[in-house]
Amino acid sequence: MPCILKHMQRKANISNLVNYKGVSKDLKLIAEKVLNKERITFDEGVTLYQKGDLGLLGGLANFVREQKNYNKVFFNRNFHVEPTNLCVFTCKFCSYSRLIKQKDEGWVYSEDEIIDIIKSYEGQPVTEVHIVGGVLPQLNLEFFISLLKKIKSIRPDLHVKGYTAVELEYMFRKAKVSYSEGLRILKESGLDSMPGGGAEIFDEDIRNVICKDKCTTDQWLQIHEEAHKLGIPSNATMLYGHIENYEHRIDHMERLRSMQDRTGGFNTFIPLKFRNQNNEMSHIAEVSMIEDLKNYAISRIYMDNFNHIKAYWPMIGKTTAQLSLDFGVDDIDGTIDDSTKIYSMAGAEDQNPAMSTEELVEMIKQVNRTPIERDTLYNTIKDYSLEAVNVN
Ligand code: V47
Ligand code: SF4
Repeated sequence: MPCILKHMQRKANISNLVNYKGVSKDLKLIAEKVLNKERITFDEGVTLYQKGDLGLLGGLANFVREQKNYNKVFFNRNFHVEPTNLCVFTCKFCSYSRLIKQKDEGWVYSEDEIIDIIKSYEGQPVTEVHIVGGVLPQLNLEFFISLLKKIKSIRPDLHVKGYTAVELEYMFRKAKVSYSEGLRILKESGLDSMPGGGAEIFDEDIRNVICKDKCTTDQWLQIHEEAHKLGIPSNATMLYGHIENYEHRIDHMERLRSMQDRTGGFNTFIPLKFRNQNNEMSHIAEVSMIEDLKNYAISRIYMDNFNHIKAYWPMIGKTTAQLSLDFGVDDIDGTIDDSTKIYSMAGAEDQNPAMSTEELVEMIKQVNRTPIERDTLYNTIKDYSLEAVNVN
């Protein structure tokens, strides 16, 4: 069926959902706005959380998703390097970091050890290294400048996505450089983009309870805005499903959406489900899969100026990741290496979060979507729909 006809049919199907007599008047108005490609307000976002049922939210989110990304599902070939699991900060939800006093259980890689990890991927078609870890005084600006230069000298083709705003704020403060100066130096040394971690929840009262000693909301936002001004794109995350409420989630998204209007520098939005194992918030029950899907859908609808919504499959498991593709998600990250311990320690679904490209492609094809291998900036590397289907 030609694309335009498919589109009209889908719109008609959602209109049926909207006109179902059980749908309240306020939801109908919101749905009509979404179908007319109008931006929804803060209060309308909260209403979607409070009243939207999964069928309607999924239909609307899928409409937005297919407007932006058709049937495509993106993934990339990347690996993670975690220079240390020791951290000076004390985030209550973190299952991963060991305080300096527990250093027997921790590691700190030297530059040579990190370079050995990078070299172990020689000849492999990975396009990105994601560098993120705990925060330590010795892993300072000088250390990372030297590391970036060495990485680029041995793998100039490798995109370095590195350092959360939390790591950068600490590093720049200790080095007594401004955000703009520090970022400029890191960019010159080889930093290509930044991951979205450390955002958690921007509401200051909630942040004060769950991660009071690390970079503030304003600092996180300023660092990303400076990065965008310097041509360093970044991602944004939201840690949800703990002590925050729906208003806090929309407030978080609102702050990101308004920065994106100014800079256009965010590549993707990544909702991260709070997992409750081995941390100081273990008494908080995890939210259900239904809540995860609602959250993806509302993120897709609300973040109208973000091109991509990513589901981080090691955290939610393969089945929820597949389902999320009908709720606004168009990216499932990458064929990450099993050295990512942060999630398995927090109780992630997949205790060994490695998946081959073939498995990822198969997982996407199973739900009738089109797998697209991308680079970090969403340029297509390979369209797997053009490949013969594996019938096994
Ligand atoms: O900021 C820590 C989260 C984040 C837990 O940009 C937890 O492509 C759930 O941001 N339950 C760091 N989440 C990881 C991150 C990330 C991951 C994948 C891709 C990208 C990207 C970024 O991990 C932290 C925090 O929000 N986190 N502990 C936990 N118990
Ligand atoms: Fe440190 Fe990051 Fe864990 Fe917070 S979430 S304690 S900043 S490693």
